[in-house]
Amino acid sequence: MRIDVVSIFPGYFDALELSLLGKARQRGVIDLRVHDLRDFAHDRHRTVDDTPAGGGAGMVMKPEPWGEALDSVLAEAEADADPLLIFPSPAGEVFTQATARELAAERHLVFGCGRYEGIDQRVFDEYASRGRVRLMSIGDYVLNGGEVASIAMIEAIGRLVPGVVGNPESLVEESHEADGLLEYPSYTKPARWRDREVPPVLLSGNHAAIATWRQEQRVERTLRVRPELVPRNMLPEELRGSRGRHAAGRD
Ligand code: 6GU
Repeated sequence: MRIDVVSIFPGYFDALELSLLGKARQRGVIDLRVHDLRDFAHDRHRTVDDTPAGGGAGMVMKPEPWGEALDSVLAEAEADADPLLIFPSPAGEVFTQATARELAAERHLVFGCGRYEGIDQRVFDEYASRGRVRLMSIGDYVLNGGEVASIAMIEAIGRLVPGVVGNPESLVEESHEADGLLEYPSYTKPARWRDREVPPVLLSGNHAAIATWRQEQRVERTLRVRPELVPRNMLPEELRGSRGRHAAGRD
C-alpha cells in the first residue's frame, strides 16, 4: 500500500518508523511518504494560512499550497491506483474499525493534515470533482490539527494490510472485530502476583470452559462500559426493550 501525508509538521510522523508499521515499511509492504506543505508555499515566509473570508476567529489554510502539494502527490500516483484523499477533520464522518477494514483494501491513500480553523473549502471541492475525497473524524473531541488523527488512522489501517501483522489470527479476536464486543481480560504468569490470582479457569486446561468464561467476560465488560455495542439478541430478556438509538444496526 502507498500512503502519502501532507502536513506542516512532518516530524509528527517519525512515530511511524517504530514498531510493527516501521518494520512493514522496511520490508516494503507499506510505502509511506511525508511531504512538508511549506515546500509548496513560495513567498519569503512560506505562508500557508490567512484570515477567514467573512471575518471570524483564527486562521484558514490557503488553497494554493494545498493545490500544488496535492497535484504533486497525485502526479506521482500509479496510473490505475485511484488514490483516496482523506482530510482528518472533527467535522468528518467517524472513523471506525469498519472504516479501517475498508481502507486497508485501498492501493493508495493520501492524508491532508489541516491546522488552524481548517482548509479553504475549495480544496475539498476541487479534489472531490476530480476523484475520491473523504473527511474523517477520529471521535467527538477536538485536536489542534490532523496529524495525530492521521497517525491513529494510519496505524489502524496499516496493521490490517496483508503482510504487516505476522499472525493474522491475532487480528480477529480483538475489540471491535467480528461480533463487535470488547475483548476479554488477559493474564500471564505468575499465577499469583501481589495476592492477586489468575482466574483458576484459565489454568484448568479445560478449553471449552475457558472459551465460555472469556465470552461471558466480553459480554459483561461491554454491557458495563459500552452497552450500545451489545447486539440486542445477546442481551438478557429484561433489557431487550427499546433502547432508543443505541445499537442501531447491530441487532
Ligand atoms: Cl480528524 N481532527 C481534529 N483537528 N480534531 C479531531 C479529529 C480530527 N477527530 C477528532 N477530533
